[in-house]
Formats: sequence, structure tokens, C-alpha cells
Amino acid sequence: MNIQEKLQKYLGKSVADASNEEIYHALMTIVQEMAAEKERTDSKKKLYYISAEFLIGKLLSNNMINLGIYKEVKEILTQNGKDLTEIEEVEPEPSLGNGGLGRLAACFLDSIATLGLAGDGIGLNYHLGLFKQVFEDRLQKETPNPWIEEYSWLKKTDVTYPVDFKGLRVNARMYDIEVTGYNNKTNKLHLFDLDSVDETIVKDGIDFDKEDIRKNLTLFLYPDDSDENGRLLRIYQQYMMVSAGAQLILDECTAKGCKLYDLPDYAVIQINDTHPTMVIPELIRLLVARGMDMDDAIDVVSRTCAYTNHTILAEALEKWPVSYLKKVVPQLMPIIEVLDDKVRRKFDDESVAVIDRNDTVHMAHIDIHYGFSVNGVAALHTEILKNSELNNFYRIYPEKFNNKTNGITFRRWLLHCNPLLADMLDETIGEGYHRDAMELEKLLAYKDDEKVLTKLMEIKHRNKEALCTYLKETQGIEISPDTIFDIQVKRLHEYKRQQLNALYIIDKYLEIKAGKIPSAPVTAIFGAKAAPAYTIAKDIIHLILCLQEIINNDPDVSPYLRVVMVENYNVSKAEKLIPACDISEQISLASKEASGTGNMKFMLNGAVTLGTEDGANVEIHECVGDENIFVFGATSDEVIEHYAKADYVSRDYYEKNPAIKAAVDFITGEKMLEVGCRENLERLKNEIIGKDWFMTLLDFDSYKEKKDEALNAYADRKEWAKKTLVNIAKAGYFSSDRTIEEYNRDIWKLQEEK
Ligand code: 26Q
Repeated sequence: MNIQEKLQKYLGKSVADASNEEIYHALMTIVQEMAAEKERTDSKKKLYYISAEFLIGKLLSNNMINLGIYKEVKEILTQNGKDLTEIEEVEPEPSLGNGGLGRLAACFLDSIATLGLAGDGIGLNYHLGLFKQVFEDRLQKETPNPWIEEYSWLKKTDVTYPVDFKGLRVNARMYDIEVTGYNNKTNKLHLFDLDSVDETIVKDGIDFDKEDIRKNLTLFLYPDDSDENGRLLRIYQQYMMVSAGAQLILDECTAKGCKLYDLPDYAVIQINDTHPTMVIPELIRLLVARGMDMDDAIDVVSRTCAYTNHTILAEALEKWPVSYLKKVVPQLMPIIEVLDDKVRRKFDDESVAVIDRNDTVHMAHIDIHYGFSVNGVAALHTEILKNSELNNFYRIYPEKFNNKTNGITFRRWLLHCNPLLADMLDETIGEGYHRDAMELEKLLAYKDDEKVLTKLMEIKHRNKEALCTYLKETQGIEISPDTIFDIQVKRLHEYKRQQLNALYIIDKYLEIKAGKIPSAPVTAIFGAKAAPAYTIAKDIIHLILCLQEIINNDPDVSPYLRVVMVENYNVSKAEKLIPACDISEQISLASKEASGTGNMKFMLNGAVTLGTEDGANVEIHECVGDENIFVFGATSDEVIEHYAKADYVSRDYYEKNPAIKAAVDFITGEKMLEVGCRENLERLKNEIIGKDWFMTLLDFDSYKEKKDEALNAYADRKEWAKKTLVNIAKAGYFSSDRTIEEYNRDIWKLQEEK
């Protein structure tokens, strides 16, 4: 039966007569059937990628692309007067992650399946996901984000595992989502959940009874952890994920005939940041319960587990008080004590202990001592881990440390989100780059080809038009595709420095008011969620929303400058924003952004980076060369030195630099207070003048200079188009297929199947 016939059969009527919802459900059924046919049969060794987040995005189009039916379906729909983009809107976006780490896990699942590797994901099925962001009175409000519908990609299984907490036994049920590879086999994402979870206990935004574990365990990703019950709930979540996951892993391995001592020949577990770290003591516990000697169990588990570090921010490195673990998972404490004891016997260095003097368990230390690999996510990040943050560990275990520069899947971040560009590339350099991303370099041969350059500009313009329409329809905001689209979308964090971008905008506003008209009109676009308890981050959102209000309504300024804050930034919005971008803002304080992956997505879609020498920006710079990127700011060495010497004083910059002073003072000036909240704005201003931990003012001048240079360069349309072309052509290195090949070559050592 062909697709057309199948559609007709599932719809029970003609495509033309069916609603978008009906077509969506029929297509989902077809995709699921096809994916099931491509399901992998057992292979000896398998990867288990355990992660608290899988930010998978909508699945329909992505799966149709991977199964090779996308174009055919689109054609059938068009013939019947239907529009695939409207059908895509019917699908809710699974809200199972918050940012880079979760999206990386999703890109990895795609590449693992595409390369024919046996590897499944293990995580949790959060019913309400990360919160949904709404703007009210120019402030962020959080509301629940339900995404699970009666018909969904999620398949309930009969598999359940008992999970014991202190005084409470629950049954973790496994749900599966098929992960289709591009033209290859299908893997699985296993998400554990409790049947007893009850969404009706959520009241007033995202508040709920944090003590009712049976009802709340998988309600939200990152429940508010500003009080003890919230923090305990995180331990409940993490333990359920790893205990059920460990039982699944042991079951699958023993079913393949694995003797427990041979576990490392059958399984490799990649621990995505420290959130799944308890899998190490839990697996040891389970092996000992099955009769293995403790020392042997520790050895077996240490040869099975590998750890990825995603951050050097001290506050994000998880540490749990022993008293918390005793309250939730007392059965792990004797094992963690043994792990600590072994370390203390071997190394006379308090800084590498598992349990410190204050009775706090350092999760990353468990991973590093009791895993066989530790990797950072970009070259600079790994160097910083080795030379400073984790230097004490690097000196003990140099052989464990390795770099795996992040990547993104080109299926979602090019083929799916930018079909105009993908079609043009197909015609110009062939389709080889779909599987071998390095083939994008063939595009370099067209660097001086007028037709190709013009086409690139046309495509960008059409993508910008589409974004304008979308923003008008969804947020009622009007912007012009004939302005430069300067975009910063990512989680809101002070180190990412959205506030630096905002200060530039204020400075530009003041210049225009003073009669200095910019060379080209600019639209500054932001999208960012702030963690609900992160006060200053929410103040920065407030600042940007106030600027949006003031600037867009000022007839002197709005012809040259507009500001847009996109509400509830998520994967689906990224797919619309990124193809429409001219300038990609990657302006974190050097040394703080482990890698960044948005930077790669923008590059691949022909945006030019304006960035610091941080994370993977460094490698992007190396790939495209000085001509095709705008780099500014203090280097990571300089920044690290400032921290070491504690010699950065933001107030000096504020007092000595009139442009900085004017911009910072504007935050609490008359104009702002007409639309904004005094308390929030004053707090933010005081933070910038009195603390500025991420050194915004240090980089203000060089940022302003480089950004103006980039905006001026845009005027030479042909030269700009060349920069665009080089960025696309050189993006191949940042394919997650390359990243996964490296993980497999150096860490996992699985067999590839074609
Ligand atoms: C820790 C303790 C308590 C509560 C929450 C957390 C927590 C939650 C989420 C800590 C970290 C995260 C997420 C981190 C993250 O997304 N890191 C990003 O990972 C990307 C993929 O490697 C990188 O590209 C980014 O640079 C990095 O910021």
C-alpha cells in the first residue's frame, strides 16, 4: 500500500475532506508503523544515554524526513489543498528539556540511530515539562506546559520496575518513543513515569504539594528547588530515573546472555552531566544484591560508565547533603561511603573526596573516580577542565580526560527547518551532505558565483518574511524583513549576557535620539526563559520587555531600531528564528559557555556570528577564518586572571565611561519607570554597578565597536552573502554525526550497522 492509500485508509475519508487534526493522527500512525518495521534487533554491546532532559522537539516532520517520506507526503497534501506547516502546528511540542544539554541529547539520539549504532535514551516522562513562559505586565509568569495527548508519540509499555525510597515503594512504568535514524534503523527513548502522578494537584501557576511524591514525582522538569522539599524531590526524580534505568540495563544484558562480570562488554552508560550520577552507586548496589563482591561490583561499574561535563559554573555542579540522601535513598549511603573511603585511602587530597568535611556528596567526583571517561563539550571547555576546574582530577587520571566538541543534527537544523536552503544546496552540490556533512564544503566553489550568492540572499529574505508573518500572528508585533535581524535566543543567564546586548540597544537608542542615525535599520530579537527562582534573570527579561515597549513606540527611533522578545522560546520557535537570522549573538563571558550549540545552528543557516572567544565559538572562528566572523571581548585567559586576582571592579567602568554610565542610568530613568517596575529595575542596575559578576561592562566597548562593524559590513550585500556562504560551507564539522563518531571511536566502541 502506498502512502496515499494508507492515508485514505486511516482517515476513512479523502484527504481533502479531513481536518488537520485527523491528518496529523493518520500520519502519526503511518510513521509509527514504518518506524516499528525498522526497529533494531539485538546487538551485543549497547549504549545507554541517561539524561534528565531530552528536548526532542516536534516529531512528525522530523520522522517523515528520516523515513524518507517527507517530500511525498507534502506533495500529496498540497494536491489535496492541505498545508503541511499547518498540520505541524497541531502537534504539541514535548517539553522535556530546558536548553543546550537537553537539545544535545536529542541531536545525539538522531545521530546514533542514523549511524546505525545500538543506543537508547533513558529519562523521565515529565507530564508538564518545563514551565510555559507567558508575559504579563512585561514580566515572566510561569504556567504548566501539558504536552501529552491521548494520541501521542509516547507508547505505554508493560514494563515496570519497583523503585524503593525510604518508607515508599513505587512502580516505575516505561514509556517509549521511537527514534528514527535518517535512512537507517530505529532506536528507543525510554521515559519512566508513575501511574499515580496527578496533574490536578498543580495550583496557582506551577505550585503543588512537594511532599506528595506518588502524585508529583514526574510532574515537572526541575521543580523549584529554592526550598528543601523541592531539592528532595529532585533526588526522588533522579533516583527513579537511574534505578529503573539500571534495572532495565541489567535485564537487557542478562537476556542477551551476559554474565554480570562481563557487563562492560554488553553495556556502556553515558552519564549526561551529574543528574544521573546515582546510577553508579545504584548499579553497584544491584550487582551486590545479585551476589557480586563489592570490590568487583565497583570495578565492573567503573568500566561501564562514562561522564560528560557541561559546565564550569560552580553553582551548577551538583552537591547533595548526606542528610538529604539519607532521607530519600538511605540504601545508597553505605555504598557512597565505601566509594569515599576508597578515594581517601588512595589520595591525600581533600579536594577530590566524594564526601567533603561538611557531609556533602560531590556528584561529579563520583563520576570522575568511578567512570572510565570524562569529557568536555568543546576544545576550550575541555582545556579549562583539565587546567583549572578539574585540574586535581586531571593530574590523577590524565588518561580519562577527552574532548568531544558538540554537534547538531543537520536533519532537523537544516533539512527540516530551512527547506529553501536545503533544496538550493541539493541542486548546487548534490544530496551527499545529508549523510556526510563535510560535503558542504563543495559550496566553497561557488563563493564568487553571482547566481548562488543572489539565491542565498533571496532565501534569507523569504525566511525573514515568514518570521515576520509568524510574529505578527502570534505576538502582534510588526517588524520589517528589510532590516538586519540580530538574534540572541538561549536560556536567560547572566553569563550569557543578554544584559550586554540590552545595554548596546539602550546606547543605540540614545544615539538615535541625539540625532546619530545608524547605517542600517536593525531588529534585535531575543528569546529566553529564566529559571523561576532566578531573580536577576527575570529582571533582565523585564528590562528587555520595557525596551521593546519604549523603542517600538517611539517614532524617532523605531524606523531604525526595534526590539522583539519572543514569548516561550522553544525548539519549534528556534526552527523559525534561526533560518531568518543575519547576525548570531554568542556573547557569553569567555570561559563560561561550555560549548553552545545554537551558535552552530545559526552558522549552518547562514548567519554570521558576533561572539566572544568562548566555547565552540573558538572552533567556529577557526573554521570560517577572521573574515567571516566578528570576534570581540576579553579572552578566557584574561577573564580567568581577573577572577584569580579579583581585580575587576564594575563601578570603575560605570564611573569612567560616559556611554556606559548613560546606558546603565537609563535602566532606572524616567522613560523606563513609565512602563517598568522600579523594584526590578533598580535591583538590576545595582547588580550591574555593584557586582557584575560576569563582567558585562568590561566588554562593553569592544562589543559596541564590533557590533557596529558587523552592522556596517552588512551594507555590502555581496560581501555579506559570501560570509554567509562560507559559514554554511564550513558548518560540516559541527554535525552531531561527527561528534557521535568520535564518542563511539574513543568511548563507546559499538559496532556500526548499515
Ligand atoms: C543543577 C543543580 C540543581 C538544579 C539544576 C541544575 C542544572 C540543570 C540544568 C544544571 C545544569 C543544567 C543544564 C546545563 C546545560 O544545558 N548546559 C549546556 O550544555 C550544552 C550542551 O553541552 C552546552 O552547549 C552549553 O554551553 C551548556 O551551557
